[in-house]
Amino acid sequence: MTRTAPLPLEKLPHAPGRLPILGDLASVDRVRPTQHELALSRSLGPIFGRKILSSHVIVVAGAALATEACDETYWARCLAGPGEVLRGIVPTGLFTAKSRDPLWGKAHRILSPGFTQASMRTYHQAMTTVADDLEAAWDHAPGGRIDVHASMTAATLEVIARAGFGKPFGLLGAAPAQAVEAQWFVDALARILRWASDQTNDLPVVGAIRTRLQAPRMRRDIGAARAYVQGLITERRASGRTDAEDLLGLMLTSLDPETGEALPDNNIADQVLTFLVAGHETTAALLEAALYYLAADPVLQQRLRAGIEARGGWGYDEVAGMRDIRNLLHEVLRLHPPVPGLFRVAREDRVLGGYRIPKGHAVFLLSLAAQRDPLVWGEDADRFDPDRFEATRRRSYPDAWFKPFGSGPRACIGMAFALHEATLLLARILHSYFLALPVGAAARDVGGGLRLYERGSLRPEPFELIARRR
Ligand code: MNH
Repeated sequence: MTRTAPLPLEKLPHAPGRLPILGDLASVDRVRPTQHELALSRSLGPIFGRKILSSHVIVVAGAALATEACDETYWARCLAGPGEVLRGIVPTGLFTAKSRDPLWGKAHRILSPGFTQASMRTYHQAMTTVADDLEAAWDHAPGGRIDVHASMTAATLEVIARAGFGKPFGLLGAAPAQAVEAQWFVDALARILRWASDQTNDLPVVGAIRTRLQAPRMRRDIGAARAYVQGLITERRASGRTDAEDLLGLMLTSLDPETGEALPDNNIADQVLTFLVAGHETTAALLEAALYYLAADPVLQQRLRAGIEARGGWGYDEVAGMRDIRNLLHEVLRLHPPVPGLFRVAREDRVLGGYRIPKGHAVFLLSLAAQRDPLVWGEDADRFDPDRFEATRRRSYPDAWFKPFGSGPRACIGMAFALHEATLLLARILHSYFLALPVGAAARDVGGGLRLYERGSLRPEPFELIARRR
């Protein structure tokens, strides 16, 4: 086998129209950046470069190279983009803390017992109450018209608030008095996230000015959001509850097995904010996309309903065994990963795809492209086909790179939580309603399909569906 010498990064393929100094600024899509990169990958190949002013990003779009860059021996997880902005706001949360920060290990060890199967059994009860309230809300929707974005935002926040912190937010209309404060908090969170994401996608000069203009408002929002979360912690302490039945209970009562220390209060506040943000936006995106495919396909709905009825119950085990729904969720996560890519940094000088990557240089694994690699999934890689995840067929894709929840020690701690929640909510919806897209929308979407916007995460644009009780 002949080996050619590795090429320097300047030789990476790039988009046409690259300019001196400005770089690829002309081909930046500030509204749908990762979807644009997916499109670019089709002509530029499995690894290419994006250069904007002084920032160079190496985009990895092929499954084989993505697998290589997930080898923890040579590569580590790092934060960049909107995640890095969030680090300024929630510096020591599980998601934002550096791996070498002792608080990351401490929080990870204290919180891990909160994500075991035994814990999921406990959360199942709280999740079920959210499904009940969601149905009540849908039953009252005029004409059965459901604002899917609003509904899934409320449901997923409600799940993390009730299952994680024992605190009903009342966002689904069950407790309107409580909801005022919680709704304000939720709106502030949304403004903060938009601000974080705008900063990273903005044009350099205009963006810096806008960021500065918005800064005082953001400082107020961030301060108030932290105060709200601190209030949750104080309220729980005052309640006299001393159990570790949920995430907040674990953080307030348990000691790190390694150091024997408890988590400091300001870190608990960071974790509560982290769970509220990380736990809802991504799961809502998953549910919305799944509902879109279901509403567009009555035959698929019917097939899944048969599977749900065959399980014959709504306990933890029955729901955990709803394989068809899991397969559907996985196929949605493959095509529309709510976290569209992962940043990885080289621990030492590496060669990737024939290019020399210096130690300390980051690459962006574009899950959105790597999970659609035709070399893995075939020529119809872009086609929605939940049966790909049926056990025997899944084994026929041995070289698949499928990591919608990330990779290595910094992978998503909430994966089982998200999948159980999404399975339960979807199953309950399918069991109780016939779903359809409004007539106009269905016509508009023929051939067009789902449209997604990007705000750090990749999420369906708001749409309506019609839910008719069975
Ligand atoms: Mn989640 C990290 C995707 C649901 C809490 N999550 C990650 C990462 C991905 C991810 C990808 C790793 C990012 C990176 O490497 O930079 N998460 C998802 C998706 C869903 C999801 C696609 C739903 C679908 N996540 C949830 C839920 C929770 C949660 C639900 C909480 C209950 N996620 C986290 C936390 C981290 C994380 C906390 C950071 C873990 C760490 O770095 O230690």
